[in-house]
Formats: sequence, structure tokens, C-alpha cells
Amino acid sequence: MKDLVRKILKGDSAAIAKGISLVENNADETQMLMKEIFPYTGDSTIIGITGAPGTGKSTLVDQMIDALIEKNRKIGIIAVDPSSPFTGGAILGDRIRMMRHSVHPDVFIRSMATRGHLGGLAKASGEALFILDASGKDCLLVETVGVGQDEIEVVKLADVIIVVLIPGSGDEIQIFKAGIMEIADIFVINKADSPGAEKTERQIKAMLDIGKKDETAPPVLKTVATEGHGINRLIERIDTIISFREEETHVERRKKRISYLLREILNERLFREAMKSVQDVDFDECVDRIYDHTSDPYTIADQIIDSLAKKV
Ligand SMILES: Nc1nc2c(ncn2[C@@H]2O[C@H](COP(=O)(O)OP(=O)(O)OP(=O)(O)O)[C@@H](O)[C@H]2O)c(=O)[nH]1
Ligand SMILES: [Mg+2]
Repeated sequence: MKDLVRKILKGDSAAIAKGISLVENNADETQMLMKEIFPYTGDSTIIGITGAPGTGKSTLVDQMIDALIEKNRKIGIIAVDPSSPFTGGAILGDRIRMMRHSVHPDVFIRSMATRGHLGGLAKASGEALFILDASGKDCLLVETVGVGQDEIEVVKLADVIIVVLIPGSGDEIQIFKAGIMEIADIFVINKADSPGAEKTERQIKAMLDIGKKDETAPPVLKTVATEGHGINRLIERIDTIISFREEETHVERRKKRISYLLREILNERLFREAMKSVQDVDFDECVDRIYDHTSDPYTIADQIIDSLAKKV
């Protein structure tokens, strides 16, 4: 473990990959690893990129990697794979495109599946971000589809949140419903080469003006990711937001992230402990009692929690 930590801190890609796998599998060593690594975190900027399926997030990330390499930044990318059957076809394509960067020594790319995380997706991706942070990456990009609660939670871990829309899709409405508007720092209208980009821009700006009466509304930028248009401006805006953000806001966001992760960790560990103590009282028997109506799920849950409390 010491060796793994040492290699991660040196930025060794194979070690980073191994660390993230431990986190993904919620292995017993995860906690030890995270404890060792945590003191070295806090320096990277986390950029969240979200939006409906197929809006061009991966193409955008791919271009952002180019622009960031140019600025000599070290970059980590977590792409949360939508488990949705609808986007299955697109995934392989982006992955291959983006993967051209993975041979670069300053770039680390990893995809994480939405499903199958014992401790929850947000916990696993949060821990993966800590590992990348400790490994010395300056910029961490997290791509996630902006549908589903889990994915939105992941994007909340970011310092700067980019919401990607496309012209004439009606996504705006979804975004506003999902409560993404409140958390977005930058709106990107990608595929600005297709008709209706200006109209969509006007609509979004109008909605933002209504939504954010007192504060300055977040910028709305147009990009053509496939051509690399608008990418430099996007990176500039990200840098500006970070450099001009009041210290207070920055601290507040980071603390929010920490409190979120702490909750997730507690959640998962309490659940694990509870399940361990249920083995004593026999889970199946509990189910039988509930089935027979000799007890109810609430009483049983209380009993499990009591037995946990007695242990401590
Ligand atoms: N015309 C046009 N097409 C684009 C642009 N950006 C991306 N695309 C295309 O849109 C399709 C989807 O792009 P992706 O980058 O895979 O989109 P995504 O948002 O990552 O998709 P998911 O991860 O599946 O949600 C691809 O065929 C891209 O080539 C753009 O600016 N203009
Ligand atoms: Mg994608």
C-alpha cells in the first residue's frame, strides 16, 4: 500500500489506475488508501461537464484536453458511462477519440460505470477525483450525462459546472426542471453549426435573466466541438471564473463537497455495519417475520439499529 501511495503521488498512471480500481470495487484497502492520500489533495480544479446524451460533451472534453495540454496543464478525466441503453452506440466512438490522449504522460483518462457501485457512484467518483488530485493533476474534468439523480450528484462535486445544450432540442426545459440551472456556472451551446443556435442562445439568456434576478447570470457560450471552435474562449471563462471567484464562495463550494462526501461515507459505512449485525439476527428470519406480519419492517430496522448501538 505504501508503495502504491508513493507511486500515485509521483503521478504514475498505472498506480492511479490501480487506486481507482480499488475505489470502484469498494475494496477493504480503499479506506487506508484514501487516508494516506487525503493530505495531498486540494490543489486541483474540478470541472464538471453535464448535459443531455449526445450533446457533444465527449467531443468538447477531447478538445479541451488539447487546449489544456497546450497550456502545460496536467489533466485527469473521469467519464461517467451512462448505463442507458440509448447512448450505447456513441460511447465507443468518443472513447476511441478521447483515448488518443491517453498516451500523453500528463493525461489520465478513466471511465466509470454508473451502475454497480456499492458505496454509490458519487462516493466512488469523489474518491477517484481525490486520487487524481493527489497525483498532481491540475485540472480534473468529469463528464456525466445530466439525467438521473446520481449523475447530477457527481457534477455537484465540481468547482466549475458546465452545462452543454444543443440548438433547438428543448433541453432547456429539462435542465430547468432538473434544477441544474441553479448549479451551472457556464452554459455551452454546442453544435452551434446547426440551425437555431442564436435562437437557443436568446432563449437561454432570457430564462437566466428571469431565474437569476439579483445575481449576474452565468455566461452562455457557443461552440462547435467537432471543429474546435469556441474552446479557447471556454477555457478562458473557466479560468476567469476561478480566479475572480471570491475566496468565500470557493471555500463554501469545497466545504459543500466535503460535507457531501462525508455523508456518503457515513451512509455506506453505517449500512455495511448494519448488514454485518443482521447476519447475527438472521436476515431471512426477519423477512419471514415481516411476511407473517408478526413484525413490520420498521420495528425490525429499529432492532438492527439498536443492536448496532449496543456494539459501540
Ligand atoms: N455538427 C456537430 N456535431 C457535433 C458537435 N459536437 C459533437 N458532435 C457530434 O455529436 C455526436 C455526439 O457527440 P459526443 O461527444 O459523443 O456527445 P456526448 O454528449 O459525449 O454523448 P454521450 O456521452 O453519449 O451522452 C458525435 O457524432 C459528434 O461527432 C458539433 O459541434 N457540431
Ligand atoms: Mg460522452
